[in-house]
This record gives sequence, structure tokens and C-alpha cells, in this order.
Amino acid sequence: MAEALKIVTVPTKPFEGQKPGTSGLRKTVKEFQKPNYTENFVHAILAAVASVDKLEKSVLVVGGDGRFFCPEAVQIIARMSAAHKVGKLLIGQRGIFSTPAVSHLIRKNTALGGIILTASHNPGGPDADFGIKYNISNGGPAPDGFTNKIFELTKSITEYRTVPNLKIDLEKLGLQKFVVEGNAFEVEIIDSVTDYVLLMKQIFDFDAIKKLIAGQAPHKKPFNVVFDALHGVTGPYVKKIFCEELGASNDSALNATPLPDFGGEHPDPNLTYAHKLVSVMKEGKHDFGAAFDGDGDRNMILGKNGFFVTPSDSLAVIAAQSNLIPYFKQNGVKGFARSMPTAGAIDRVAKEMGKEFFEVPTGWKYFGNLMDANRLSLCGEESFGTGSDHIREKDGVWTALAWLQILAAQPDISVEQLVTKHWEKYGRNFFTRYDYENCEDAAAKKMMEQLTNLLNAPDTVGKEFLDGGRTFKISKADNFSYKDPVDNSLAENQGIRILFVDGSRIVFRISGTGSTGSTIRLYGDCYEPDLVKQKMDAQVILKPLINVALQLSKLQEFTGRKAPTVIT
Ligand code: VG1
Ligand code: CO
Repeated sequence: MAEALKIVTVPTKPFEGQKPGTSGLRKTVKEFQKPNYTENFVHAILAAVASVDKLEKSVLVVGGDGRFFCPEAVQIIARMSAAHKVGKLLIGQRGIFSTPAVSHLIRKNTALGGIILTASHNPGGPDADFGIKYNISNGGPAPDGFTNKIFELTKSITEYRTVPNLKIDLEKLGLQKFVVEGNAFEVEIIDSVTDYVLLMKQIFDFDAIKKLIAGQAPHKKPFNVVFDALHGVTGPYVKKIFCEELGASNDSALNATPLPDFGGEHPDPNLTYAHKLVSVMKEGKHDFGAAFDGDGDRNMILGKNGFFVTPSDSLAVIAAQSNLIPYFKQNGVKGFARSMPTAGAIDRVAKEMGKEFFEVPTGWKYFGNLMDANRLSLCGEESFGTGSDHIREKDGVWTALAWLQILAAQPDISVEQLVTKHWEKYGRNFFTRYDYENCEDAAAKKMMEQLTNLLNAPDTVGKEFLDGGRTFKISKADNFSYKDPVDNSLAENQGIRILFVDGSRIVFRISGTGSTGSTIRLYGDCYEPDLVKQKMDAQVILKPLINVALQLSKLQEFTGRKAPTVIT
């Protein structure tokens, strides 16, 4: 039964700091709960969309990672979308969709865009973080030009429109019809995983992976797999795909019940926060392990006994073996890309395969144009993100499937053997990242200013540093900027890079995803062709380089931090 509903205009005032960062607006839940805070930002999104596209009768996809405040935010978005005369919302059941699933549904339904409710790997709960992100019609995060427009609108907002009496039933699958002042408004609640599973079945050969896991010919014994959803959104996806479809045992899905506070932990798939998976793998009973972040776009890949595959290596290995993945076999492989701080392992694969290669700033939004222009098939970031042009977001579950597909094609090979064989052929790129979370804004700013001065000093290039018996001579120093080859848009100040004569490199940037204070990221990498040295520990190899970085940046002096919060 259609119900008559009215649009109401509510006066409001701007909130400071509603500037979308690397991937949407991320703030504390407390901030989003302030009267009008969420409404203001949603209004700015809808008004920004309306300024370039026709919002009237359009279709938008809405869903999030199930964190605290998601259901409330979905209702706010529904009420405001109705007031903006949007035609239809496609919403995940209980408001739940992984980020890759939203990207896929936007594309599949030729929707105008989507609103994703997540703060990704940031903790959740009443005292933690929430986030809102807009994705455009290609399924990818809105580009800088668009998010700047959103930010401008948040600064001048005086009122917003809503339909206060509209309420969506988030449980019931199917269509809900409303009439808002004579206009039809529809909501369709859809199953959170079905469409995504169908997509994965088109990309991969599930039968081959099933045989690998079961130990059927050409394999000699079962291949034990384990997945850690870290109480994030991927739980139901993991159970459906890996357990139901691919035959992994039910106990191979760890932390697979999504919780609004992720069980009080960081849903961040790295060696620190996915410690449960790390210890399970170290017991030596499993051949393959993968963890995913809160919204399902990140992944960590581990081999037997906890062998860690760095995201930079993971990308390079998938690229080098991309001919084993049906999707790439069918569509061919166009170019490869990585974000600037990501180690250059993929660069060598691109060169060897004669593929176009791109280095873009941090953030998945920079890959979208290249994919739309058919110049990019596979890309990744050091921050545990890998993905392809099947959607326009990074994709955790896709990455685990890509690994299993590659392993399925080579009977009795281990993850470690696959990676070491890769190093033997291409050399090894050692990589590490030091995060100094929640530093004082002013201190972080001063440190970056000091580094900028260094870039401009005439005697910087050629300067030598000695540490751990090694000499590091600066060959180049700059602040990374990127001109999009498709639309020529310019992204400046994307990170300070200091390159050394021996090919090693350090990078400094301030994170754009934190909710409070400034997180300083220090990245270090070097290249090692020597087979013996390739076996060494990355932290040992990179320590002298990090020491030089700390000396150059005076990080300790500026921030008072003696050690990083997290090392990856
Ligand atoms: C971080 C990562 C970046 C990633 C971004 C979003 O950004 O470094 O590589 O794209 O998070 O990932 P920053 O600005 O904090 O360094 V997710 O999984 O949070 O959507
Ligand atoms: Co994420």
C-alpha cells in the first residue's frame, strides 16, 4: 500500500571539517550523531550529484559494512533521497554491502552512483569511527574534483530537505513503494552477497579451486585454507563463497559474524591486527590464509607457517600469472598500476610483459579513469589493496580467489615457493611502512614543512648518509604530483619522495583516512637481485634506510614519538 508523505525543509548551519579524505569523510560516531551533522553531509553529496547529473528518478545504491550507526545513516539517506526526488534506492539487507559489492551493483544496474557507509579498517562502535563515501556511475570513488564540490557545499549549507515520516524496513527483501508529494519513490532491499557471488563465478574457475581445496586430481592432497573476516562485512561473503561454493570446512571462516564494533578490535588485515590468523597459520596446519578489512576491500595473504606475502609482491605475482585467471584470459591484460608509495615489484613485471604501467597517488579513485579508458586491468596499493577492472574498487575476496586460482593451476606448489620463484626471476623489492598515529596536527605539519625545505635546498641532491655500514646518497627528492593521462586533472603534494643512488627510496605522507590528529606514514623500500640476501628479513634489510629517514625528517624531535604505532 502506497503511503502519502511530505517533504520538509530544515534550517541548518555548516560544520567545520566535512572535507572528504583519501576515501570519503571519516569522523567519530559521536561527530556523525550530532544533530544535522550527517544530514548536512548527505545533502552536500546529493546537491553535488544534482549539479552534474539528473537526480530526479535516478537509481542509487546504498550500503555499508554494518558498523555502529549504519542503520540510522541508511534511514537518513533514504529520507533525504526521497526529498531530492531520487527514483529508487537499492539497499543491502540490514543496510549491509561490502565496498566491492556496492561498486559492482552500481555498474550492474547502471545506477547514477552509490553511497557507502564505512570507515573501512578504522575501529567501530559508539566510541569509534564512522564514514560516508560517494561512488560515481563507473562504480569507483568520486574523483577529487567531485569531492571538492561536496566540501564547498558543506561550507555554505543553510538548509536541507527530508521526508521525516519515511521509514524503510531493512529486513524484508523486495520492493517497498512510497509516494512523496505525488512522486513515486521506491526502495528495493536486496541480498547482500548474491550478485557479488555471481560476478566472482564469471571471473574465476570455481571447479578448479574446489579441486585444489578438496585435494582432487591433479592435486595429491587437500589444500587447507582459512579466512579471517575480522568481524567485518566479509563474513557472509566468506561463508558463501569459500565454504558453501568451494567446499572449505565451516571452521575455516574465522570471525565471520559481522559485529557493529568488530569485537572491539581493528578490522585491519595486517600482521598486527589480524594476529589471530597469524597464530593459526603459524601452527602449520593450513596452506593458505587470508584476512579482510571492515568493508571488504583490503586483504592480507599468508602461506604455510605464516609466510607473509607483502601487498606489493602479491600484486606482482598475480600480474605475472594473470594468464591463469579466466577473466584475464578472456579480456586480455591491458596495463598495470600501483600507488606511488607501493614498492616497484609490479614495475618489473609490466616491463617484462611489455604492458603499459602507471604510478598514481594514494587512493583507489586514481585508477578509475585508466580502467574506463581500457588502459588498466590490474592494480594495487601497499596498504593491502589489490583489484582489477571487474569493478572500480579494490577487492579483498577477489584477491584471495585470484591466489587460489593461481595455486590451483600448479599442483603441489606452496605460497612461499610461488613467491620465492617470483623473486628469483624478477628480484625482490623489500618494503616497510611505519605509521605514527594520532600525532599533533601542528607537529606533523612542521615536520612536513621541514622536509619541503629540504627538497628545495640546493645541496640536497648528492648528500650522503652512513648507516649500518651502508652509504645512502640522495639522487632525487620531490613532492609527488600526478597528471591524469585521461582527463589531465592534476593532483599535487601527494607525498615527499627521497630517492637514493642505490635504488632505495623513502616516502613521507600524512594520512587522509584518520578521524583525529595526524597520522604520519613513512614508507621505505629497496630492490635486491641477490638470491641469498632475498631470504633476509625485510625489517633487518630496511633498518638503515629507516634510520636515515628519521634523521632527515627529525620525526622524533617534531612529534616526540620514539617508535611507530604500527609497522607493516
Ligand atoms: C589509506 C591507505 C590508502 C588507501 C586508503 C583507503 O589512506 O594508505 O592506500 O587507499 O587508506 O583504504 P591514507 O590516506 O590513510 O594513507 V580503505 O580500505 O580505508 O577504503
Ligand atoms: Co577498506
